[in-house]
Amino acid sequence: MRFQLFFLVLAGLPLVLHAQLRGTGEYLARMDANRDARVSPGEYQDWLSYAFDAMDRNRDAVLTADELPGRKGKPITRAQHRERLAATFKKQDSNQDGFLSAKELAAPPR
Ligand SMILES: [Ca+2]
Ligand SMILES: [Ca+2]
Repeated sequence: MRFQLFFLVLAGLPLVLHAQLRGTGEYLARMDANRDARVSPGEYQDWLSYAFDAMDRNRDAVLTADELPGRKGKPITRAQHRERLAATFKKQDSNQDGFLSAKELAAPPR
């Protein structure tokens, strides 16, 4: 479980989620907090920060080595994590309209 969370935070976010959720509609619905049938950058970051928060046991907004699987690795801040998510979001937004549709969410990471 711990390893899965780590993978979710730092690596192939959509890949892991694909394995767990069936159907792009359901995938979108889980992230779509305001129910406008599209995912904004903020919704994307919030949803994918849950794993980070779950691992950040002392709530200092930094994942340090002792909080990472295997108790090693470079520290990562919550802000850095969100920046990475923002970059991933932009890559997934294939029509560049600033939102992810169900189809864009379901596309393999590029
Ligand atoms: Ca921490
Ligand atoms: Ca889009």
